[in-house]
Amino acid sequence: MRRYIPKELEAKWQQKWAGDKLYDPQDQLDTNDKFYVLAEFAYPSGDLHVGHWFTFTGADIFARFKRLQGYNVFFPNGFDAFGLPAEGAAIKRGVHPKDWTFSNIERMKDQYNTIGPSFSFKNEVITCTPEYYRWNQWIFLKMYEKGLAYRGKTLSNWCEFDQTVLANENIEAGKCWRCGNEVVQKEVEQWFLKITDYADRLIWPENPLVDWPESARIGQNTWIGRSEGMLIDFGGIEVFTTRPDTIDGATFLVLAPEHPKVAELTIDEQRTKVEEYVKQSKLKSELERKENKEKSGVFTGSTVENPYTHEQVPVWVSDYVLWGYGTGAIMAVPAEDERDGEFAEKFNLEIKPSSCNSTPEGKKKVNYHIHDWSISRQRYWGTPVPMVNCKSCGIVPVSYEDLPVELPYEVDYTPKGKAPLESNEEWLKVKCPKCGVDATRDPETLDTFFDSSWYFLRYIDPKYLDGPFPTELANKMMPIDIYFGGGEHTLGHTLYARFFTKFFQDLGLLDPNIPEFAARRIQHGIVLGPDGQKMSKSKGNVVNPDDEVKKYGTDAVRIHVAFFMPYDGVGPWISERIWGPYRFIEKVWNLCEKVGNVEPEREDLHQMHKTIKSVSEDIEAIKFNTAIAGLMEWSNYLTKRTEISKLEYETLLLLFAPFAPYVTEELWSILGHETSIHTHSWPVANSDYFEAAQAVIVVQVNGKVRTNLTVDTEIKNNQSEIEKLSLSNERVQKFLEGKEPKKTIFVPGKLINFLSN
Ligand code: ANZ
Ligand code: ZN
Repeated sequence: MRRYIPKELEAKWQQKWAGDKLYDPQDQLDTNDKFYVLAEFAYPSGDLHVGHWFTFTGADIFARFKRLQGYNVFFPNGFDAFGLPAEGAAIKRGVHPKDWTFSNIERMKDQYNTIGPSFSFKNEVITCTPEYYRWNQWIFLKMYEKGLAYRGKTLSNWCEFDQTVLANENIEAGKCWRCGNEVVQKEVEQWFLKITDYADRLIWPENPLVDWPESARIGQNTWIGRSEGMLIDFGGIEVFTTRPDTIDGATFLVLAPEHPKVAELTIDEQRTKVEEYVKQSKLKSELERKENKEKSGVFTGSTVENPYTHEQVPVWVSDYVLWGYGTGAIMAVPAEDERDGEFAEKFNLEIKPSSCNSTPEGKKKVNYHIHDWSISRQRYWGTPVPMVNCKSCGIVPVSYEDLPVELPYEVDYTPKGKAPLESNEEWLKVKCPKCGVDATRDPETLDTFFDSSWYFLRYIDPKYLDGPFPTELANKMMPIDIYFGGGEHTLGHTLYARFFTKFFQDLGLLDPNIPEFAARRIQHGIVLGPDGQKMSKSKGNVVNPDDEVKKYGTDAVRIHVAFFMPYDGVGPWISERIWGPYRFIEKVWNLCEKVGNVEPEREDLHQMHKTIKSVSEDIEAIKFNTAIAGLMEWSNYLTKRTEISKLEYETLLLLFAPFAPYVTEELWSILGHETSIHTHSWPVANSDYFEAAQAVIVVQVNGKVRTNLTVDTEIKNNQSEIEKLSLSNERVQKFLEGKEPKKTIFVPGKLINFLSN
C-alpha cells in the first residue's frame, strides 16, 4: 500500500467530480425526496476565513450525508455581492467596486474549492448582476403597488457638514467618520418597507411547525415587541399605556421632545429652556435615550386633566419617551413605573399610590416595537431604486418592461455629500414614465439586506426570466430543509427573509401552506483566534486555513473543523491540532491493508451496527464532533484485529465519506469500485446487533464454582470489570465470608477464581 499523500489525490478527485457534475441535483428536482441544504452565502470580501469554513463544512457534511441517504440534494451557493466594503476598498485603492468585487469572487471560488464542497454549481447566484437585481426592482415595485414600499421620514444619524445620513458604524464617538463634526438626529426622507404590516404574522407561536432555535424565536418576538394596551385622551393628548388600570396614579404627562404639541403647550417663561432641551436631545441616539441613565427633562408650564381623577396634571418633556413608539406621549405613574418614579423623585413631582383597579373606557390598541424597515441608501454599490422623480407627477415607478434599471459603471463614488449616482448626469436623466417630460431617476440604492431576503428562491432557477422565481418548482422545493448560518442574523436577515416569504405568499407566488422559508435553522458557534480572543484583523489573530490545507490536506482540515468543538460551541482554533485528524486519516488509510476474506463475528457486527447508528444520529443532530469520536473508536477496534472484512471497511469508508470526501473516494476506488462513493448508499443499522454479544464467565471461590456471570463480550476480557461485577455478587460474598481475596486468578473470557485462604 502506498502512502497517503493528500495533495495528489485531492486535486485528482476535485477535477473528476467537476467533470462528472457529480453534485448537480438530478433534473427532477421536484420529486418528493428533494432535500434543500443551504448555508448563508458570503460577502465576497476576498478571503475565506475560518468562520466560512465552519459554516460551509457543516452544511457540506450534511448535504453529503443526505445524498448518501438517497435524497436528491440541492446545495447551491452564491455571493451576496453588493455592499459598502466594495466602495471602501475602491476609495482606498482606486479600483472600481465592480472590478474589485468580481476579482474577489474569482478568488473566493478557488478558496471554496479547497473546502471540497458538493455545491450544485450551475445554480450560482451573484446579487450584483443585473440578472439578479432586476428582480429586486420588480419585487420593490410590487411592494410599492401594495402600499408596502413608501416614502417616509425617520430620525437618522445626520452629518450637517457632509449633508448625508450615516450608518451607526460610520460614527466614531458621536462624530462623523469623514469630517469629525458632531452627528445629529434628523428627520430624513427615505424609502421604507412596511414590515410592521406583517408584525403580527411574524410573531412566532409557542409551538411552531418548524425547527428553529428557541433563542432565535424569542429574540425575534422580543424585537417585534407586540404590546397590547390602550389609547387614552388627556385633554387632547393621546397616550399609549399597557397599564390603564393605574390611571388613578397618573400624576403627570411626559411628551417626547419631537411631539408636535410641545411648542403649543410651552408657556413663554419656559420657552428657552424647552427649546434648548429639544435641541440637546437631537444629539442622542435612540439607544442612549432608551438607556436614559441620568433622567433629564423640562416642564412645559402647562397642565391637562386626568380624565379619570379629573385632577390637573403637569405636562413635561423628556427624551426617555421615544417619538417612534406608541403616540410619543405617556401618562406617568411614578408609584408603579420605575422610570416614572425616578423622574418624579428627581423633579419633585407628586407620587400617588394607584389602586391598580381603575381601568377607564378607553380605546384598545396593539403596538409593535419593530419599526418599518428603512431601505434606501445613499451609496453606489447596490440595487438602484426603480423610481423616477417628475416635476409634475411626483414620484413615478419605472415600468416593469424597463427593468432592470442598470447601475452605471461611470460614477464618482467618493463621498461628496450626495448620492454617488447623482454624479452621472447622463444616467440620472430620464423621461417621466407617466407624462413623458424630462425627469430624474431616484439616485439611491437598496439596502443589501433586500438582496439576501429572497436569494434562496432565485437559486431554484437563476436564469428564470418570467419572474423572480418559477412558482411551480419553488412550491416543490420550498421550504429549505436545513439552513446553516450565524446567530447574528436573528434580528436582520432571517426576519426579513420571513417577511419576504409571506409577501410572496400574499402575491400568490408561493404556496401559502409553506410555514416558513426554512424548516430547520442551525446556528453555528464562534471560532476564536489561537489566543482565545475573538478573531479580528486589528488583533492580528485571524486564521485563514489555506496554509493548513497545503500542509495537511482538505480532509484533515474538514475533520478538524468537525471535531475540535461542538458545532454551536465557542472555542479557539489551534492549527497544530490538525495533526490529530491527519493521523486518524492515516489510520483509516492503513486499515485498507487488513481487508481480507474473513467473516465478521457477532461482536464485530455489534461494533459496526452500533457505530452506524450513533454516527447517523449524531450527523442528523449536528453533533459532528461526537460522530467523529464514534468513528475513531471503531477504527481503534478494527486496528487491533489482524484481518477485517470488506463489509466492515466499506461501511467505515461510507460513514466517513461526508467528513473526508477525498480520501474515502480514493480508498473506495482502491477497493475496485468504478463509481463514486458519494453516489453510493448510506449503511443501514440493523437493530439485531445493537445489543452486545454476551459471554458466560465461571466464578469460583477457592477453586469451587459458586456462580456464573453473563456479561457483554465487550468486557469479557477486562479483568478489573469482571472482578468488580463478581465481587458484588451475593453468592461470591457469602463464600468469601467477609475476607479480602488474597489472590485472583483470571482466565480471560472464561473464568475468575478468588483465593481467600
Ligand atoms: C402607564 C404605565 C404604568 C406604564 C405602569 C407602564 C407601567 P411596552 O410594553 O413596551 O409597550 N410608553 C408608552 N409609549 C412610550 C414611548 N413612546 N416611550 C417610552 N415609554 C413609552 O410599554 C408600554 C408602556 O411604556 C406604556 O405603559 C407607557 O407607560 C410606556 F406601571 O403607561 B405605561
Ligand atoms: Zn411626469
